[in-house]
Amino acid sequence: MFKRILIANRGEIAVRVIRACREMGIESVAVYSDVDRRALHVRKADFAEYLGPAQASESYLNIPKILEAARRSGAEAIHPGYGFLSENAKFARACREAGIVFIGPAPESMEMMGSKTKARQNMKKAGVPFVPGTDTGLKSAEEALAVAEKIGYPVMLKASAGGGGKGMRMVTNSKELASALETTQSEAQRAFGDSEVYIEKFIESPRHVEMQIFGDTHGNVIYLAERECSVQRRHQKVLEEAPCSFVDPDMRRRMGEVAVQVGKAANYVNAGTVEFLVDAQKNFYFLEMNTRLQVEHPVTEMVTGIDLVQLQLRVAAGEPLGIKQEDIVLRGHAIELRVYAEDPDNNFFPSPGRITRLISPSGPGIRRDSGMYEGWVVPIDYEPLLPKLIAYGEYRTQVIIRLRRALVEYFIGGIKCNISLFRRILLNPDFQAGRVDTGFLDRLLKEPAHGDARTARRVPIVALAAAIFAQQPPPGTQPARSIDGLHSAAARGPLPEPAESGEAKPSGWKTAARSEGVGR
Ligand code: MV4
Repeated sequence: MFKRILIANRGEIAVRVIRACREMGIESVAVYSDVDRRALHVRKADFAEYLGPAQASESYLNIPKILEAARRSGAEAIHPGYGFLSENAKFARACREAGIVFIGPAPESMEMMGSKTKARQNMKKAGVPFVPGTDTGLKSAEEALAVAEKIGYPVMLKASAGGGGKGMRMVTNSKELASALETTQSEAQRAFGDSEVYIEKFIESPRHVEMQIFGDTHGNVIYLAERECSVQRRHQKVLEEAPCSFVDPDMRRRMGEVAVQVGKAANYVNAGTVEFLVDAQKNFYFLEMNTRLQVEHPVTEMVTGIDLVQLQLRVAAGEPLGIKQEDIVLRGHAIELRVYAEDPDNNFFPSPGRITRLISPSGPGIRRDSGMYEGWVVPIDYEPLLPKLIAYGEYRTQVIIRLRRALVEYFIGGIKCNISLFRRILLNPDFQAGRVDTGFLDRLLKEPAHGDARTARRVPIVALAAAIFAQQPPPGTQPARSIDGLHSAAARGPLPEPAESGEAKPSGWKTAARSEGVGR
């Protein structure tokens, strides 16, 4: 195993990796820019190396400076986190050439997934279902018209070099197609330096469901749980959950096996995510693959019990996964909220500044992955993700109640943040029923917001709470493990007889303790 690794990132994900290192007895090296001198990841790491000015090209995106910091600090491996250099094949290759282990997939795997048409060609060979359309760039408007005629309108034009919602355009009829193609091609040329555009059938109100996979250097690839990520705003995820209540055990297995096929076709090593569009009839289509650890990885950790970051480090050091597909058991439900320093009452405008007061939630079933602390100044220079608030529980309804309780406990003073948005989402009947698609959040934001924090507090949750006790685990999942010794009646089952061994019981002990009566 490595003795020392460098984390080429900042904020909560750098802190998350430092935590994994410390539990494994690995020394961590933080890197920082001018505005991050006082950042939490710098305080928490064993060592810290200065990179340069705030501008990412001078710091967190600067390959020579990061490799130099690794050399200076004696780090054997680099964890890239997410964003920044995490999906940069040039960086992975530069690490390889410098004799430093890149904690992630091989540059060849990244390159295969970087071009959407290349990915589609390879996935077609591997028998992976994807949205009907072309797997090569369109050569002419005539070709586009012929394909659109065959697959039917509306269609999507997408840039091969795009992804994450950039460089795409919906076209509803043949009259608009030629000019839309021209516009999409020239936009793609300007944005990505590559004008290649392909065509797909438009999927109406899809869900975004993604499958976590993991590969090792011994040829093993497994799938973990799927995540429901449909709650997005402008292609920015806001809330993620695992498992997805729309996915039944058979669909999970089929989706998982497709995801493993994708991984194997790409010789994939380390943590990866295969994204799918899912239509109302539960058809799923390969969309793209993310060749990194994702922001939302904690929900998968909660329902599988697997520390994905520790697994990343072990796999990068050459160890086999050591987990077989049949060992993966899903237990309970988890939801993550991405708390951003942005103003929901002012078009989600960034709200940097000093955190003057911070009172954070905790208690049963609550996890926070955070890079902030009271007195810290949120810089304007980077994406303003503050903490990720993650709740875990036996059932989805219980998790919703926990999050609502945690939001009541939360106080972040000095800056604006999007907590009020989460109150609205969690109270929404469609959300509570699991009826979400990629248009959900836009629809919600068009409705007038009613009530403030105080009324939100008073909304009775009795009906929701009652629903928990009637709930059974969804097919294919197990009830959650004990969370701080608390179980709801549904999971408790018949209580065992009190022990006869005559052990002294604490005063007030009447029957089997709540934490003993697990009916499993
Ligand atoms: C689509 C689609 C409908 N039909 N492709 C947006 C992000 C990019 N990775 C793919 N995206 C979409 N592709 C077809 N053929 C709808 C979207 C889409 C979307 C996808 C995932 C999550 C949120 C989304 C929001 C709007 C549109």
